[in-house]
Amino acid sequence: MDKITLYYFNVGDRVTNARGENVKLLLEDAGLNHNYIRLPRGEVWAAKKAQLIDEGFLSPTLPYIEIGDKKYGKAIPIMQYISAKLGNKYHGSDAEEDHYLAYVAEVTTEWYECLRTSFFGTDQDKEHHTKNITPHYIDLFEKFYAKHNGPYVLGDNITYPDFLIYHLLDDDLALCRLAGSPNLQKFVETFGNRPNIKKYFATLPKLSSK
Ligand SMILES: N[C@@H](CCC(=O)N[C@@H](CS)C(=O)NCC(=O)O)C(=O)O
Repeated sequence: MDKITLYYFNVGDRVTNARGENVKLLLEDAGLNHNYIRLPRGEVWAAKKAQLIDEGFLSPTLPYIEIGDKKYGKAIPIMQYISAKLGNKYHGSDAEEDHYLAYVAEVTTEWYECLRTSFFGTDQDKEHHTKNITPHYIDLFEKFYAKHNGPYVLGDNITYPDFLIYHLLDDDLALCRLAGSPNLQKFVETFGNRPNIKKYFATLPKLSSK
């Protein structure tokens, strides 16, 4: 594939926070040549967004990627597109599996939206999230990973929802609080030992714990 440029904001105090990292992880794992450009919020993004709309890129949001003169938007569709360009490297092997993966990806979106609400919410929202929402999703994804005996959500092969789930476990709980979730632990360990992911993680500032 031609060189890819990924665009996203900086969110909070960690370079890996939020949606852009889902795409970044997949690009790293696939070993694809790419640049990662962080756009400032406020006027710079507003001007860029207006320009993108003028150019015919409707409903532009971050993350998006650029390949040559083409732009591709929205985190999950970007990941699906890259997988498709790589011969369905991160897809299932038939329509049944692909529906299942899209279903799992949708559940990650539901979790992400809760996390986003709490991130921008009051202390009460944050407390509700930590006490109720996070344990609910840990429990749920522990079951998803048990279903096909892991280590990945579909079994032996990594697929695009694995990147979404790994990143949620990192964004929401900094990969902590998994003591009672052996399947998630096995997944996190296996994911972190993928050669390109391991190399990438070594370049990151040390993770803060929650
Ligand atoms: N469904 C989209 C949502 C993208 C989204 O809302 N991105 C936010 C940043 S996390 C954004 O671009 N906000 C600025 C804007 O909407 O103009 C995705 O997953 O990529």
